[in-house]
Amino acid sequence: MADDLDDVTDDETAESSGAQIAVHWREEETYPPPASFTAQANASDPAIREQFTEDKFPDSFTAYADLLTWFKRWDTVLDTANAPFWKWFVGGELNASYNCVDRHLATHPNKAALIWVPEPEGEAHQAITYRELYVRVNEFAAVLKDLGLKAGDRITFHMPMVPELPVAMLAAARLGIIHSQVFAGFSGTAAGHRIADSGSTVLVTMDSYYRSGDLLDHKVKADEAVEAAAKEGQQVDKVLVFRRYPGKYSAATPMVEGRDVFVDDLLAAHKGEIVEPVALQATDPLFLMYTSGTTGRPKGCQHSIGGYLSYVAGTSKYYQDIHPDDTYWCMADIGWITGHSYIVYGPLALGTTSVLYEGTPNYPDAARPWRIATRLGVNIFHTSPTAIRMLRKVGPDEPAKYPIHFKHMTTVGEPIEPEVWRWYYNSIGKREAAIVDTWWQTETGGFLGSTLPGIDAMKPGSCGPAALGILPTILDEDGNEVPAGSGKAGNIVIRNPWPGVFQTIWGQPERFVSTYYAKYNKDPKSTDWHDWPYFAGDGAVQAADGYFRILGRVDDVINVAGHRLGTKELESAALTVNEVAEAAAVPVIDDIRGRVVEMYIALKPGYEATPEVENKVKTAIETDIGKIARPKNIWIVPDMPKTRSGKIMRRVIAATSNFTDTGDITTLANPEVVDKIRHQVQSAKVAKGEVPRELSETELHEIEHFGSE
Ligand code: 6R9
Repeated sequence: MADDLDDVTDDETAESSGAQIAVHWREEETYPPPASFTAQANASDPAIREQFTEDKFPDSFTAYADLLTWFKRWDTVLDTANAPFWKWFVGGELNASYNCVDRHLATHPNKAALIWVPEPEGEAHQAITYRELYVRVNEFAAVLKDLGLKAGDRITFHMPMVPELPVAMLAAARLGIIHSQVFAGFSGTAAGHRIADSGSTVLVTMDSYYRSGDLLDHKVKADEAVEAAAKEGQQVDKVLVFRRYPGKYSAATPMVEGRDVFVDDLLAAHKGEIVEPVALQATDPLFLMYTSGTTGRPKGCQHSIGGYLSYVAGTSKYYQDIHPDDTYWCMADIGWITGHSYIVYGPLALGTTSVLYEGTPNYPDAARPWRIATRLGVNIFHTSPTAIRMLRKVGPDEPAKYPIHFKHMTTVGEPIEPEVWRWYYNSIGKREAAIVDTWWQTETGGFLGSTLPGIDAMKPGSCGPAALGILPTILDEDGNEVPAGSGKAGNIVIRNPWPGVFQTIWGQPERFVSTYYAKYNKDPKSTDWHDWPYFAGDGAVQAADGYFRILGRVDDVINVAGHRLGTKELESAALTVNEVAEAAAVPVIDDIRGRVVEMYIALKPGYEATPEVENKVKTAIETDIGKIARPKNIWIVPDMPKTRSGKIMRRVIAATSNFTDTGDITTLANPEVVDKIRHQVQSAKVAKGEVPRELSETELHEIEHFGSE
């Protein structure tokens, strides 16, 4: 156990910068893409890279834009005049709904656009053809139009994984209404904050949905959301409620007279109505996707119509290798960016069949995904390391029992342990599939780092080289390049703009510049893109072969099961409990969810540490954020380790929770508290059997550098 306090590392760089550490990363063996895959791949000739070299930028990306149908072609590929607020395909006009729906009617109206699989196995799946999708999107667009919504207005969705969600997104996109889908697992309060931030007057929700065998009352969250939004001064006029079973209300929470309306009732008045897709500017916003950052206020990442749609279409083609006849299943939730880009917009822009599953992967057992894939003939499969770890734990031998044959598989959202990768490759992929480990972010719209599946060798634990046209590099804290193969880690940046990059943070343009561009910019007035490297907020190391290994966040964000949770959001939720004086959230390595949250609490004078206080903190977090954020443990400690300026040193408590070396604590104002906390927490964890396995170098790096102090 690495808990010897005297064993302080002598590597100064690790102590000072937090971004640079000399280590000898173990190299993994590589796996060539299967020849059968390459033979059919959309990208099979390495020469494709030559079309995307730096000297051809930015025109190279017109190859992606050309995958779309434009009402009017652009005049300028990239306008940098208002750097770093990049404008792609300026002067171009298009409509995302038209591109994902209408244009496929000429070639394959009766092919399934979506296949929806309800969680209860007794309920049949539903195939929605492109023609049927067209009808539904138009009818819902008519409903939205009738409510007076128009281009540029915002609308919030708090929808589960049902086909009504992509229908609603495409209906909004048809009119240019900016949609903001909030993950259904988030609490009503969290949805309310996002409604207020975006200034939405309409909330679209559903009465109920299935999750792990229970039909959840989801409508209750709409009431909480409207109330939370009102507290921030945002009035919601209408709540549109889809019914899980049309004609039958399946929630216990009553409808609110005058405000809440059943969508199936509204649709009845618009049967067969057609709403022409509005010709919108390429630079107009398509949607907002909220994500967490260093402050308590979530960031509404604003994505454009032309740039974003081009980028997800292009990357779906070359990295997901989507062909028109594929049956593609991404198990992510549409409430996250992965679902927007690689369940809805990318696959539908290419006219393929995209599978949508309502429930949890292991319900009613760990073979459910394989039954779905067998039944539907899925040949492209896309999921997260957390799902892979879980399926491996509860059903390692299940995939072999089913005749599943994936040509291609994806992993996304968090680093994948090489051992887990190998199970994915051998057991799920049966050594026949090309795997891509795609590194990217809510902000980036689409993939930034990945192998080209028909061309590049796979390397477990590394996302691979840069995606086509993307120019990443690793910089140290002073902006010096960290060379590939040096064995040094640093901050990964993207030197150039790309069409999928978000346009701004909704309502917070200064935060957009300061968080993502200020760090390495030397001339704030420059309109030359070379002066504005994009700071991704991830630590990374680049091997001599050019492959990147992503080490995780360098900011105060905890990646739980692939979902970003801001420590400040967690802490402010805990601080709403009256007894709590101070709170600090840290990540703990978890064998299934990658990371889980542990919360440290210091109480106000005069209060006792009791299970009631713990429960209050738990409830506060579930109410403010949602169950996904529920801490694994809450430790009520006598005091927090602090710097002399009074800042909580999160890396010290993170080390305590993970049984790793607490590192240098000489700069603490109260070093004596470290031992006390360690004894309290670690003996409780030993008693509960929660001693973690030995951490990998990647994991150690993250824990040692957690928090900015
Ligand atoms: C798409 C998505 C982004 C953060 C990102 C990084 C981590 C994502 C990864 C990965 C290692 C991968 N991340 N993909 N880490 N390997 N293949 O996940 O977006 O929810 O915004 O999270 O997730 O830390 O910065 P988002």
